[in-house]
Amino acid sequence: ASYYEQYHSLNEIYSWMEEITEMNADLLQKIYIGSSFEKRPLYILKVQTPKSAIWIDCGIHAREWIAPAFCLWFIGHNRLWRKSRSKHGNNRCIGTDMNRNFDAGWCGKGASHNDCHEIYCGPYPESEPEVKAVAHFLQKHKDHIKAYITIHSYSQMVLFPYSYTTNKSKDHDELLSVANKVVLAIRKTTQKMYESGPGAQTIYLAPGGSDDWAYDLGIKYSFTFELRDRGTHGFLLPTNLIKPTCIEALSGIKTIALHVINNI
Ligand code: 0X9
Ligand code: ZN
Repeated sequence: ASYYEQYHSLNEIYSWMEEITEMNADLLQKIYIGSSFEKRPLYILKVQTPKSAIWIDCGIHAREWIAPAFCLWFIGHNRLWRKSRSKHGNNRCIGTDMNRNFDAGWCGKGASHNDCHEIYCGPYPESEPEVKAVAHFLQKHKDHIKAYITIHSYSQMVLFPYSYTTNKSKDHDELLSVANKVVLAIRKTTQKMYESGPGAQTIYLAPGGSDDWAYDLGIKYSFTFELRDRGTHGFLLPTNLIKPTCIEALSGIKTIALHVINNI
């Protein structure tokens, strides 16, 4: 049974409140509103809303255990899910960050062994069937595959290895020049500004990523695209921005393809 299919002590619920707000800082706020007769703190969890709000409380009557269980369950739903959906051993939380699960500097700095974290690396490299399948396919066809491109969002960046170390890759200069060409092509297409650079320097250290793994496998032209936007809408990019975003991404891909054709 998942965490939400069990009843929890007050102390467990306090820890859960702390963790869930920490992990969803953009959505949830824990607000202290007073304390009980026995001097226990009373917290509300505020789900970010524009103006109007709905108040939900659970457990005004102590013996009605299902009531607080519902409140936990209600907050537990997350439409901005990042990870896979796997369950490993006695893990408390679901899912592994599949971009921390590849066998490239696996679970070093920038990943977490805590299964409840968004950047959980999994119990071992390629523990996720999805990751294993991609790795297996790339492995099998590596001599044919000249470029590896993985599309993410958001932050408008064109990244290349490495992300598991701040050391430069041996193809650094060439990859930088290709990434810069991509940035230029995008700017010409939609006037949008993208940033280019090796992952570790440009966003953060993040080991176990597919781009680094593909690169170390021998696929030199390995890139991560972080599409729009830069935080205004974040992951909730409005539908009217799908088309221009795709058009600029395509111009970037064409740039890479042309470079690859001319350099193999
Ligand atoms: O952290 C990530 O996996 C990527 N950013 S995202 O916001 N889309 O989650 C960046 C991936 C860069 N490459 C590697 N870390 N290997
Ligand atoms: Zn991503």
